[in-house]
Amino acid sequence: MQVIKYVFQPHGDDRGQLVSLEEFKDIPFRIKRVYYMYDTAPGVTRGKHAHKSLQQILICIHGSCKVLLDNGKEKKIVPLEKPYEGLYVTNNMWREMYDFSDDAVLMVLASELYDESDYIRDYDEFLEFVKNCGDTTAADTEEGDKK
Ligand code: T46
Repeated sequence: MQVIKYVFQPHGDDRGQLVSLEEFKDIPFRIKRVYYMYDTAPGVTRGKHAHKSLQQILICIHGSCKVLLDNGKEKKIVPLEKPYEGLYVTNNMWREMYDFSDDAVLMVLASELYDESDYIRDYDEFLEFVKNCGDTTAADTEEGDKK
């Protein structure tokens, strides 16, 4: 399984750092939604679902967390601990976010508006779904292969 982690360009000077993200330039899709989570309680695991078509970039802009990615065949754990790194999470990918530091702020850039019907929240249903759709993810397309 290919894990795609983007390293964004910080524009640093003696005042500090600034990261700018533009759709189709730094991010491989049109950004239709941004959300973020913070004050995550100790020991909590979030996510535990996949999306049928949503693509996202996860950026831990403060603190740290870990993300488990599972494509139904392979699992990988990706630490997120730098505000200039973004993890590309394609459709058809089970994800779990955990091990949040007290100060963690996890920001997500999403390719679609919120749509509960895009979620697969049952793991067995997810395995069946990826089996039937031939594991095709947006990352397999030319657009998702940019970096
Ligand atoms: C994902 C991971 C990384 C909204 O009303 N609008 C939104 O855009 C989102 C994302 C959530 N919500 C509501 C729905 C729930 O009542 O916020 C509540 C918490 O959402 P959820 O339990 O889905 O949060 P996570 O952290 O388990 O998952 C979220 C995203 O939902 C999901 O797409 O990939 O972050």
